[in-house]
Amino acid sequence: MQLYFAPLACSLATRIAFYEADAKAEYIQVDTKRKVLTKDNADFNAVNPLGQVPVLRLDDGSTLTENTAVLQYVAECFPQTRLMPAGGPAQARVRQWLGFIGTELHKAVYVPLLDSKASDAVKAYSRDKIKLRLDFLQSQLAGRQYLADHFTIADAYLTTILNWSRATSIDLSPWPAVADYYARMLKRPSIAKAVSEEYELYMKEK
Ligand SMILES: N[C@@H](CCC(=O)N[C@@H](CS)C(=O)NCC(=O)O)C(=O)O
Repeated sequence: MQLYFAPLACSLATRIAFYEADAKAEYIQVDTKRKVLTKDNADFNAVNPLGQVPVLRLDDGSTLTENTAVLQYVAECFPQTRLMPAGGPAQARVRQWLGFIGTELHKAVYVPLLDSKASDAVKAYSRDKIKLRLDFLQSQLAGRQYLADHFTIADAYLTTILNWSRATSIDLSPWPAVADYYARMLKRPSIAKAVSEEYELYMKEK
């Protein structure tokens, strides 16, 4: 499989999932501002007309987009990793978290704060949403190591999004269970490796 990614973007979650599975994948870097592949300036819109990462190219040559679909596909390819519970309420709970992270955190809060084109009013609208959402995360993470009973794709995605807190000046310290969780996740070998590799690429790109 090939993963089209941008350094430290939401596609990082899929790299983490691959590292958790100890799976081979090809990583193709994308400049999402210029909509080109970094290695040869090929048109990225030809890969994904939305111009967004992640894109997963499957072994049959087709492409899969949308982070939550990509993550679930990777988890299903490597069931031994238990990155997604096999079924029932445990699986539904991980899906609930993927929905929450994707819509309530990634898109509603972090993306507008990261977007240099977002107006001050838009940023204020997003900042207003932080407290309720992080209060909820705090209540759910207190006394727990992971979002579910063990590490899942939801943790890979949440860590990827929390990793943008410094860039968006979101101080996690008022939510100690969230701050502790994030610090703990950064030490997990798959995440430490993925973050340090992509940080290097990110700095190079800058
Ligand atoms: N709905 C998409 C959103 C993905 C997304 O926002 N990707 C960002 C990077 S984190 C991106 O490629 N942004 C460039 C753009 O939107 O032009 C998903 O969930 O996968």
